[in-house]
Amino acid sequence: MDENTPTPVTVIGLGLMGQALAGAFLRAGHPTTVWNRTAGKADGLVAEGARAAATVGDALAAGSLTVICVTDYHAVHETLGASGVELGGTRLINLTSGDSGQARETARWAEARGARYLDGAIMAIPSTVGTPDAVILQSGARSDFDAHEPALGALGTVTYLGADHGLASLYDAAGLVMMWSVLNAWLQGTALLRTAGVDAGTYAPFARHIAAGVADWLPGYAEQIDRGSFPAEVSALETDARAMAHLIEESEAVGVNAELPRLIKAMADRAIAAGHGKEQYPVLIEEFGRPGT
Ligand code: FVH
Repeated sequence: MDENTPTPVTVIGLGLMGQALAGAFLRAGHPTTVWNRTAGKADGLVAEGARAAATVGDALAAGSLTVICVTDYHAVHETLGASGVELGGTRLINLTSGDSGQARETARWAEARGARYLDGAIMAIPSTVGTPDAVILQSGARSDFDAHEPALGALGTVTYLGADHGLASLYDAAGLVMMWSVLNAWLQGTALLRTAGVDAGTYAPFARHIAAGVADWLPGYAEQIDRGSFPAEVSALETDARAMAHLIEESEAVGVNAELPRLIKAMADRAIAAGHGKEQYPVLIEEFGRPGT
């Protein structure tokens, strides 16, 4: 089966993301059945050719695969665990946000009820769904992924992570921490420069250049972490900590919030106190957690 073979799909949950998912399936030519707790949200999609199922059971029966995308895992269980809903033989793909524990528990719950289950995460906003810019992460049995990949290709760039159902949620969290940490760092720098009348638009290209430069270090730093050896080839942690002190002093001197710089330096100070001052920055991984914990 290739991505052009029309596969009957069902989308449960027609919020901002669910509407985008169903629309992408429709535009790719897949017969699409939809269901939403508030039925009226299906109207626009029905006008585009979707079929609105009267019940969750009807919706599940209509699709070769069912994508559910609702607020949280509580809503997933409330919807799929409702009385009269049979999961036997259903091929479920859950794109609802949650944590890895919820993903693994829901996989066990669904498969105990006879469903095949893939857990996923959407690294995209609704407007990019249906384009290659939308990254759809998937974890669960490879055979289930292979069966659904052609149809899921209608949503964007589909990436298989492995058999552990918790992986997509972990990658989602790992992506979100990068996103918000980079944005907070940019806001810290913007606040510093605005005290001297430099506006955000002027700083942004410089910030982008710095972020791109740091991104170039990641492969080498990842190698040090995987080897467990952190020789200071670029800079020793104690040198970095001195510059962190300047960042705190500067922030306080110009009246900018210094919580972020203080957190950065506190973690470095702990690693230095533990004897890692002569090693390179990635040695800080020890402060974040150990493998397999
Ligand atoms: N929107 C985005 O950009 C992000 C991108 C990354 C992934 N997230 C996750 O996608 C899930 C859905 O997010 P959403 O933006 O579509 O959320 P809403 O527009 O608020 O729609 C929520 C839908 O969930 C239904 N729902 C909520 N609680 C229940 C329940 N107890 N039983 C059944 N359905 C429920 C709600 O139904 P209704 O209120 O229309 O009746 C909506 O269909 C989410 O995990 C994001 O983190 C989106």
